[in-house]
Amino acid sequence: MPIWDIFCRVIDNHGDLGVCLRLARDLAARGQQARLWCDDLSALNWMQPEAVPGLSCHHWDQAIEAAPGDVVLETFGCELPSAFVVAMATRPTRSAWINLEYLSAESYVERSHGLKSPQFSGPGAGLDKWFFYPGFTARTGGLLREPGLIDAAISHHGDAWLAARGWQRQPGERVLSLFAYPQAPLDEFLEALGPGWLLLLCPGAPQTALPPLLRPGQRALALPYLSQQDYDRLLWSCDLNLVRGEDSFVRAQWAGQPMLWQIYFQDDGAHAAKLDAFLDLSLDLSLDGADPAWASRWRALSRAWNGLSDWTPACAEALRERSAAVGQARSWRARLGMQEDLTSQLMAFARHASGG
Ligand code: TRH
Repeated sequence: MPIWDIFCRVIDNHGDLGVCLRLARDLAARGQQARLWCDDLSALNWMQPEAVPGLSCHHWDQAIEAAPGDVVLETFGCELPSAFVVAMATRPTRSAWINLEYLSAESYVERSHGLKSPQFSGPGAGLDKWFFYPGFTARTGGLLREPGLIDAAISHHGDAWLAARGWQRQPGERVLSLFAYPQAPLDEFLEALGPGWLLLLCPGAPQTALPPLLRPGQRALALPYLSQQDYDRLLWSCDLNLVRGEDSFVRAQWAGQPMLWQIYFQDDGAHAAKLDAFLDLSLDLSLDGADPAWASRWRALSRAWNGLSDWTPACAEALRERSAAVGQARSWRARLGMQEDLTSQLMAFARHASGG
């Protein structure tokens, strides 16, 4: 059974561990042995409270005592412990050394995906490191999508699931989930949203900042942290999902419900181009049933939610046009579903990187 070593450093928030855990779980489910090495495992208590066959989680510092596996994943440029790299360099059969990068819809991803970087100095001298980029198009490494995920989202009984947790909607009410960074423009959003909404607030600053801003006809409930599996079910159950970062953003696309993405803010402004690149792809007018007027309003709303443009009447209008938003979400999901998923691609890539 091939052994995968997945290294993860928690920079901030939960996306780094969230992506690594999801990948490790998917590999384990496909018969691989996954070992996750992370410098802060505390979020596993809620993300993955139960043990997963084939997956073991360890503190980063313990890796120096381990013999490297068949595939070593350095995620998001986290820099492997040098003693571990030394052990990789002396392994009789070379491990495939792969750097898993952040997700972006920008065009550099297609150019950079799959490149090899021979190591000429340092503890890994003589080894090759390979770059694997997730993405939304055929010339990228794809997106994490466990077998059967879209079918599970389609057959989920959202109202029953919400009701069983005490988060049920009232007659005629719509439900949204909100997972957001502290700088989210909550006041403007609530004004644009209008009445008739139940807002399910994921942990974070909006749980305290949002309730005093609610408008008539809006209710909010604060949710605890859910396991990743239950967070998926929450996304499948809602009429609109506000997500952030990387992993919740991808999961919301598989949910096939309208989704607003709050991108991870970067001081140099790089996030603006990253958001626009995603909007260019996902609001593609060649998608089934695409509506150009709605797409331009949804773009305005997405940019406003990210503080990149003003809130205009078009933003409120975009939030009211449910059928166009659902149509886009379903067509976009169907298009993404035709891509090979990331784990399948990564397994094939690892064979290629190890010369097999
Ligand atoms: O937490 P995020 O903002 O994470 C990140 C990090 O900031 C990271 O450093 C940055 O590089 C990256 O974004 C772009 O958002 P994300 O990526 O959605 O990660 C959250 C994880 O938490 C995801 O795996 C889903 C999970 N989650 C649950 O399992 N249960 C929950 O209740 C919630 C709200 C989230």
